[in-house]
Order: sequence, then structure tokens, then C-alpha cells
Amino acid sequence: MGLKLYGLPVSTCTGRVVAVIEELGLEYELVPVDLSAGEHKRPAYMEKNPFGQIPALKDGDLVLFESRVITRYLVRKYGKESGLLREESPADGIAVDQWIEVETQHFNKPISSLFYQHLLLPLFFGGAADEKVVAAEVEKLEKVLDVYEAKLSKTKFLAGDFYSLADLHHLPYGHYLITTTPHGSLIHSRPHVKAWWDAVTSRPASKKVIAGLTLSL
Ligand code: GS8
Repeated sequence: MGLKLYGLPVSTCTGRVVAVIEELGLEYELVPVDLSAGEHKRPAYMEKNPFGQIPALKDGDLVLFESRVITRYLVRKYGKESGLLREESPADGIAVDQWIEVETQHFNKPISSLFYQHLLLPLFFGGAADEKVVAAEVEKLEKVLDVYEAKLSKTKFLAGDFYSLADLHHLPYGHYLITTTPHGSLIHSRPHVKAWWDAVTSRPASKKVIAGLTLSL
């Protein structure tokens, strides 16, 4: 039985999973979930993700939710040799875990908030960005990216000189920051962050994901 990914190509969290599927060259079926019709809050879907959010993954009898857990599952089950987790080396493996956690705890919150303020709010809720919120989130993201700049001046990628899930997890929101908000310079003005970003986005798998991240005003 093949992989079934429930989600949408424009969705950041779905994109995170598609990036791994493409890196590993896996076959899968993308099953669209109609958010505008509220399909994600109906029992049939909430059996797959009890929080009523996309994505969810079905692999035979196993059903998973949380994009960053799904990515790890796919690498452990189908792509250990990809080096995306490096679990064969405790030092490399824990460095990947650490930077996966950094993305989740430090990068995701301000960047998803900026994405909401500049794109989702005007696009779906008819609102305008709250400049106070924007300024506060930009300040937070600047501090986070200063840490990235220092780390990336020492290693090519976040966990070391190898591409891993820690880098990959940044792809969807990083792309939308550049294409849908006025804050792309947060990435482009930091030379090591920019070089890292160019390396992340130039991968064939990343390009396939980016082709689906088409939300715009
Ligand atoms: C977040 C899922 C999420 O926010 C994950 O899988 O990483 N921590 C989870 N999904 C959003 C779309 S993100 O592109 C979603 O489903 N939003 C609709 C809703 O919350 O009602």
C-alpha cells in the first residue's frame, strides 16, 4: 500500500513533508483536504489528525500527524542512507535534533506570525497587518537569524557540513517570507544565511515544493 498524504501543496506544513518525500524519491498520493469547506474539522478527517489540521500521513495501517514527526518517520523507515537524520553518528544525530528543535521553538513562531499578518489575514480574513505585532515579530526573527548567521559562518548547514531535516524544515516558511512579506532582507542581508538559503532552495526536491507554494495577494 502506498503513502497517502492528506494536505495541500500551498500549505507550509504539507510542504515540509513533500520536501522529504521528494528528497527520498518516494511514490505517494496527495489527497487534497478542502479547508474552505471545513473538511479538516469533520470526523472522517479528524480520525487522522485529532487537532483538525493538515497534514496527515497514512502508510498502510499507520496514521501520523505533525509534519516534523512525519518527516522523521519517513527518513527512519525509507531513507536512513539519505543522511537527513545521521542517526548512525550520535554527535551528528543530536546536532540534527537540536537544530530541528531550534526551528520549532525559535524560527517557526515569528515567521508564521509574519506570514499570517502579511498574507493570511488580508487574503482570507479581510484584515490588515498590525504594525506593532509585525515590528515585534521582526525583532524576534532578527535575533534568531543572528544566531543562524554565527552558526552558518562555521558550518555550511545548520547541523554541520551536511544537509539534514533541520535545514529542510525551514523551506516553506522561509520561501513565503521572501515571496509574500516585505521582510526577505532578513535572510538576504546576512551573507551566511543567504548562502545557506541558496543551497537549501536550489535542491531539486526543494524546487518541486516551492512550485506548490503559490499563495499570494
Ligand atoms: C501544524 C499544522 C498546521 O498548522 C504540523 O503539522 O506541523 N504543528 C502542525 N496546519 C495548518 C496549515 S499549515 O500550512 C492548518 O491545518 N490550519 C487550519 C486550521 O488550523 O484550522
